[in-house]
Amino acid sequence: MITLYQFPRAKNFPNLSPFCCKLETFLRASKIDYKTESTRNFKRNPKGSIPYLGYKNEIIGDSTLAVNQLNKDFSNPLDGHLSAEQKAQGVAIQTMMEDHLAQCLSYFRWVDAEVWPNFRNIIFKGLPAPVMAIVPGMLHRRAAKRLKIRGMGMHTRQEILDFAAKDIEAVSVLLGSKKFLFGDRVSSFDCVVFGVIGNILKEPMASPLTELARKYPNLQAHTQLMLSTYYPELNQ
Ligand SMILES: N[C@@H](CCC(=O)N[C@@H](CS)C(=O)NCC(=O)O)C(=O)O
Repeated sequence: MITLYQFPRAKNFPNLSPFCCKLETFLRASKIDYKTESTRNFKRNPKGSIPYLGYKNEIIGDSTLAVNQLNKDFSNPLDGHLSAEQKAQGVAIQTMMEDHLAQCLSYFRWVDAEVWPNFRNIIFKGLPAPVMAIVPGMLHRRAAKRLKIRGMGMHTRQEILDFAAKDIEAVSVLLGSKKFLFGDRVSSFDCVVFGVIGNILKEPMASPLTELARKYPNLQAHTQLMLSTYYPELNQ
């Protein structure tokens, strides 16, 4: 049995991690049997991140590598109908979503002076005071450092917001009036968009990113469709 190691479920959304959400949605949409194990243990993954997949007695330590492997072993369950051009567009959308917009998301959640305190109070709610005094601050500093190393963290709040606005507008234009990115059938790239845009739309606290994404009814419809189709138990 395939095991998806991921963060615990969020309240009204599959996962606060876009990457966990993408991978679980891919598994569900592909009708591949799996079980989940909630974890916050990054160290079990040699790549030091979450999610990771327990597959054929090995760990696949990255959501995209996991999707690639599953595509190989399960005959490309979601993307077989795409043309070469659509696949290329999917790759470009994925890079924009996961390597750019997800960093903007990370900045607002973990670093921004206005949003971070509210995010912290929600996700660490109920932690014993001594842990609360140490862990959130440590993760806040680590996120800020990582974002600087990657480049995004060198920009101002407004610049990051402007980057995000362009990405969100671009994915809305590409989706257009279609149900899914490439028409009436879901693709693995819809799982990617759902992971990032869905997380932005369903933030548990106020965020300027959420305000940006709410301007696009087609993105809201896409998130709702993915939620109701693949996570009926979350009762959206
Ligand atoms: N490329 C990885 C990215 C996964 C990722 O960045 N996960 C975040 C949580 S959303 C993480 O584990 N970060 C490591 C850390 O915070 O130490 C994937 O697609 O699986």
